[in-house]
Amino acid sequence: MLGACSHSCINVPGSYRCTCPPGLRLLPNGKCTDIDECAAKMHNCHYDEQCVNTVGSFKCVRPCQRGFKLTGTGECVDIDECAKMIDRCHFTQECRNLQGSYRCICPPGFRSDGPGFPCTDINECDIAGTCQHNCTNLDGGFICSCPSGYRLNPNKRTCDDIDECSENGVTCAADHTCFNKRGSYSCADVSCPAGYVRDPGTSLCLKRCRQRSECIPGTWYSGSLSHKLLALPAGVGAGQDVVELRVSDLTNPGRHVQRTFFRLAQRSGGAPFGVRRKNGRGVLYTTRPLPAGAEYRLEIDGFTYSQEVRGWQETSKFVVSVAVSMYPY
Ligand SMILES: [Ca+2]
Ligand SMILES: [Ca+2]
Ligand SMILES: [Ca+2]
Repeated sequence: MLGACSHSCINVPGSYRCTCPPGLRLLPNGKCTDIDECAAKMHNCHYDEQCVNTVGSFKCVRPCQRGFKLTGTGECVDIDECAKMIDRCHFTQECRNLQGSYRCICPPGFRSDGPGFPCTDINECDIAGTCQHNCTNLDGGFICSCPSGYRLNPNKRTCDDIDECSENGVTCAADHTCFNKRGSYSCADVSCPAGYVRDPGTSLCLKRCRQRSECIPGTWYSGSLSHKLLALPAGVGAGQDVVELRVSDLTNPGRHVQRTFFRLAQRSGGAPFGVRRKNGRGVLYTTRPLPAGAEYRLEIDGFTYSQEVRGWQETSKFVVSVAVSMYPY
């Protein structure tokens, strides 16, 4: 029997005495209670250690690093500054707890100037390449816009040409076709000049021969004329190939003849173009950078010499309409 003692009891003649284990102290009622060695300065912890009281003893622990707090069991745990509302985040900032610290976060489109400061708008328009054309800064965002004739790409940043010909169902007069240009469109004259007849199959203009000796053997024509429409962005430099010219074998559809020589027949307003042969085909190339917004109409003659009939040649004309955009897209 312990009697009134909480821990141990020693029988003495005519009475008893309560005792306590080390670290506990006897109260007048016979109960043992823990001695708080830390509060009573009865510990021998080093000056840079922290005293943690335990039941019956005490521990010396290293103090926690900044942002951590010591638990009753002597462990360091993170202080959740956000939950304890001891953060210094501004009301426009959101507190995000981190191990050992916290961060003040701003909504998307805003920049954090650190704890305590209001979030400031990011001016995305000051950042090169945000928008391909025009940029409008907004509080917490931005809006890109495009010149007329273009629409904003679903990426919300770049501009796409509107193809008025296919989207708006543009109808052009007879012998004209809708020419979709970058940023605009027009109805381009694709009529067959005098002496030519349109071939309904290929839509090429075929040159009626004046005498049988001119004709491609077995046909009524001596050559062809085709129209090409070329929409270029601004910024095409010198020495760039812009279009390939192929001469169809008129008596063998689907084949291209190889023995053709090309010559720029007519150029409007000193058009900066040249033509050369490449793998038996003609290539139209730039001789100078193309100015933004420029338009050209070029005529190129192709001469195909017959391998069978000496001295006989077939002429293929190409009428190339070039439209350069005001913008590099
Ligand atoms: Ca924290
Ligand atoms: Ca902004
Ligand atoms: Ca267009």
